[in-house]
Amino acid sequence: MASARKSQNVRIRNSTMIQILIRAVCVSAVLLFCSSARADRPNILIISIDDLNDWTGCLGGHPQAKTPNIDRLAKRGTLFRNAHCQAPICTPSRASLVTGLYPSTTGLYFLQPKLDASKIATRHPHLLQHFADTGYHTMGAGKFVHGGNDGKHYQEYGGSMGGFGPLPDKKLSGLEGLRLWDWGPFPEDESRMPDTKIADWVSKKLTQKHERPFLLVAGFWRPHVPMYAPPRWFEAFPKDKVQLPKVLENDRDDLSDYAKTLTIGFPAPRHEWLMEHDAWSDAVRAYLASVAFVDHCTGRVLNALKASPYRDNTIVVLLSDHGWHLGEKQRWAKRSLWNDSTRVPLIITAPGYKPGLVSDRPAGLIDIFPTLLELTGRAPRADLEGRSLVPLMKQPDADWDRPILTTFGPKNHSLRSTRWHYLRYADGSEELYDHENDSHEWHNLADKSEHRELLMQMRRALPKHNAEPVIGDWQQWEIDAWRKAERLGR
Ligand SMILES: [Ca+2]
Ligand SMILES: [Ca+2]
Repeated sequence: MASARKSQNVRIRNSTMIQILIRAVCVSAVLLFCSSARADRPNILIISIDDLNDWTGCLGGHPQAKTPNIDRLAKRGTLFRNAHCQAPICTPSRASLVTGLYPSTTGLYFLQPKLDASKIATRHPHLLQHFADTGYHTMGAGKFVHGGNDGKHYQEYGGSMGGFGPLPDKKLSGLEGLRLWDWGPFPEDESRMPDTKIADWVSKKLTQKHERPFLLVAGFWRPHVPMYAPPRWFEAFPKDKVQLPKVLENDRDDLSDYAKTLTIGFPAPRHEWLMEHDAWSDAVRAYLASVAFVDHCTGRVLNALKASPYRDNTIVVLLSDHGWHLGEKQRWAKRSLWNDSTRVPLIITAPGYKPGLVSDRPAGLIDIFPTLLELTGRAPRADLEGRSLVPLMKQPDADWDRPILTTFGPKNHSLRSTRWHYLRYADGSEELYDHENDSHEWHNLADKSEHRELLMQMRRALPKHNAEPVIGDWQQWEIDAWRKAERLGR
C-alpha cells in the first residue's frame, strides 16, 4: 500500500514537473514571439521642436547654445548634420514631412491653407494615418502636423497644452508691434509652460502599458516666439556675455532685388528696426534661453523613455520644422532659402543601429516617413518623394547623389548637396554658396565662370513641375509679399 502510494506520488510529481516544463516552454515561446514582435515592430517617439535652427551644441550654430539633452541623443544615434526642411515656414514644412511630398507637388507653399486643402496631399494616408492603419497606436500632444487642429490626426491626443503659452499683462521687451514678437523671463512657475505640460503627458504615456506598438509625438512649441521661458533659463545667459552671430555688413549686395524683396521677413521685425531699438542682443539671449528650456523638456522625455520598458525597442526621431535667422543676412526669423532658414536639427536613433554617427550627406524632413517605414519593417511606399536614410545610418558617408530641395513660394527653390548650396528664384536669379569655404553663405558665386557646369547640374535637378499654389484662407500679407516679389520678376 505504502509502496503504491509512493509510486503514485512519484507519478504526480513527474506529471507536475511535465506540466511545469510544458508551461515553461509555452511561456518561453510566447516571450520569444513577443520579443521578436517587438524587434520587428519597434515603437516610435518623435520629438518635434518649433523654429529651432542649428543653435545646438551638436550642430555648433552658436558657441553659447546649451543643449546637453539634444547632444546626448545625437551620441546615441545618427546626427544628420546637413539636414534641411522642405519649406522654411511651419505649415508647409510639416505638411511635407507628414505627407512625404514636396511643396511643388502638393501646392502647399505658405502658412495657409492647412494640408487638408490639397487634393494631392490627402490622396494617400499621411505618416500618422499610415501607422495607425498598419497596427500602431498613435498618440501625441502639442504641435506637430500644423498646430491649430492636430487632434484629428491621432488616435489619442493630449491637447495643444496652451499653444504659444501664457502671456504677461504687457510686452516684456519694451518694443511696440506684434504681441507674439516679444521675449523675457516669464512665467515664474515652470508648470504653466505648454512644453512642460507636453513633457509631462508624453512621459506619462511612457509609463503606461500599451497593447500595440506606439507612435508617440512630443510637439514642443519653443523656441517659437514669444520667446518667453522661466527665469532660470535667462539667468543661464548673463546679459553682458551674449555673443551676437557673425554677420557681413554688405552681405545683401550680391543678391537680386527679387531675393531681397521675397525674403523681407514680415511679420518679423526688420533688422534695422531691432538695431535702432538696441534689441539685437536681447533677442539673441531670449532665443538661447528658449532653446535651453526646450532642450530641458526634451531631456525630461528622454529620461522617461530611459526609465520605461520601451527603452530598448523604441526609435527616436528629433527634428525642427525649419531654421531661424537672428540678424544673419540682416534679417529675422524664417521665410528665406538661406542655410540659416533651411537647416534643421535631425537625429535618428534605432535599436540595433550604431550610436554616435554623423552624416554630412544632404537629408530632409521629407526623408523621415520612408526611413520610419524601413526601420519598422514596413513596405516602402512608391508615392513618397523622400528617400530612406537607413543606408546613412549604416554608413554615414555612403554615396548619395541627391541634393535636398527646399521651396519657398512657387518656383523659388534651393538645392543643397554635401558641399554646395544653390538657390534659384522665380525670376531666374541664382545664388551659389560653397560650404567648404563659406559656411555663413556670404559670397554668392553664381556668376563665376568656373562653376558653370555645377550650375547646369543644379538646374537639371530642380523640380520639373511646380504645382499651382492651393488657395485657402490665406493671410493677405503673405500673398501680398509673394505677389510683390512676383511683379519684380516680370
Ligand atoms: Ca515653425
Ligand atoms: Ca553676400
